[in-house]
Amino acid sequence: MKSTSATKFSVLAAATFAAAHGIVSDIKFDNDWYTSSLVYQDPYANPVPERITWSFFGSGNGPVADFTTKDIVCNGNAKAAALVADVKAGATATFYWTVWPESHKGPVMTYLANCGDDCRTVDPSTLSYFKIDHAGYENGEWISDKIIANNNSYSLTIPEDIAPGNYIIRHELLALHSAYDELGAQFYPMCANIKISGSGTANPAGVTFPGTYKKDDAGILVNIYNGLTSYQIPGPEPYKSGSGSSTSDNAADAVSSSSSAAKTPVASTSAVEKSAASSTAAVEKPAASSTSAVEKPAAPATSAAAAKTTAAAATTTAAAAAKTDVSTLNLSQKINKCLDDINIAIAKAQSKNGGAIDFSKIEAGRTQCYQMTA
Ligand SMILES: *[C@@H]1O[C@H](CO)[C@@H](O)[C@H](O)[C@H]1NC(C)=O
Ligand SMILES: *[C@@H]1O[C@H](CO)[C@@H](O)[C@H](O)[C@H]1NC(C)=O
Ligand SMILES: [Cu+2]
Repeated sequence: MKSTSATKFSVLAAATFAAAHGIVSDIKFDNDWYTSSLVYQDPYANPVPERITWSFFGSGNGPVADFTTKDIVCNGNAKAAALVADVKAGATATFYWTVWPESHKGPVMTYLANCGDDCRTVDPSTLSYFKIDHAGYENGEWISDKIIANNNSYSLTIPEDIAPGNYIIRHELLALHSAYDELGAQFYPMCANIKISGSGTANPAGVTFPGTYKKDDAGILVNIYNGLTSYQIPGPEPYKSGSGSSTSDNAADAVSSSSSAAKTPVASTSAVEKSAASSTAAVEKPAASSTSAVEKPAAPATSAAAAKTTAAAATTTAAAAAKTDVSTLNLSQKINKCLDDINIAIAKAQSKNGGAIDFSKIEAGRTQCYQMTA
């Protein structure tokens, strides 16, 4: 980016801005709190804490590099969670994100997938996911802004009539600030193991990940800066309790595993080895010096010209400011832009290299973003 050569680095600034992108840090099911897998803390703890959420330590807090790959299921290089949360059908689930950038406008989506006997030993890309909740753009307001205003949290209801059993709950935010470009949509998924209790019988039909989100879906390849009046949330409509769907090949598993409810999370010795994403190849271009990503305007050229004429007004949000000269951005906006440029570079590199990414280099690039001082 333009300002890189003049950038000074400081360790202090890194501490201040290290949370510019968010992860889910806590989940509450009714009144039960669970700490989520903490990507910047858990790997350095001894022993590494066991969680109900699948970890994605190599992937940082950025978006999934390519949402058409297995990384879309439970985030990049996800490893099985050791614990399981007991959850009543009909419970309220609240997901607490550490922080969410105001520029990252988009929907929130949550799915369930029946795992059969044990979510800790499944390959989550083989499961069938039914959506239980989503929210996007209503009355001119993005749900992402409401989430920020609501303590960076989002609540939803586990459908009352879901059959008891072991499920992965898959929750995600989608940021659309770069979605005008193919693979520019930024998904931030996470998964947790839950054991649902209750007397329901519904086993709704689901969809698969990867596969459900296509590069050219209306809600995925979309320019949100161009007078958007409505927005189509990606994926299926959410299952609503009482709509009576009970067709699933997991029905037998769900019933057979429903009798052994535990009161506390259950530790597991087995781990699912997911081979897909452990890679050695580097991103084609070092992430922190991704100049080509910056050269591309943050919106198609036609609206960029319009933005120039209203440069003063355009600084009201980081996203709008990105359309104007980088020199008009303040420090936190520059850091956010630096992170987004890396994300775009990752997506481009991955679509060229067939999925191989060196995440240690990505993290080094992100660290440099956080260390910008002016
Ligand atoms: C806000 O979220 C944090 C977790 O990120 C939680 O500890 C705190 O209790 C929440 N505050 C309220 C008022 O819900
Ligand atoms: C940077 O600018 C944005 C948009 O005007 C503003 O919301 C934010 O508070 C500013 N941050 C700092 C650190 O000045
Ligand atoms: Cu971002």
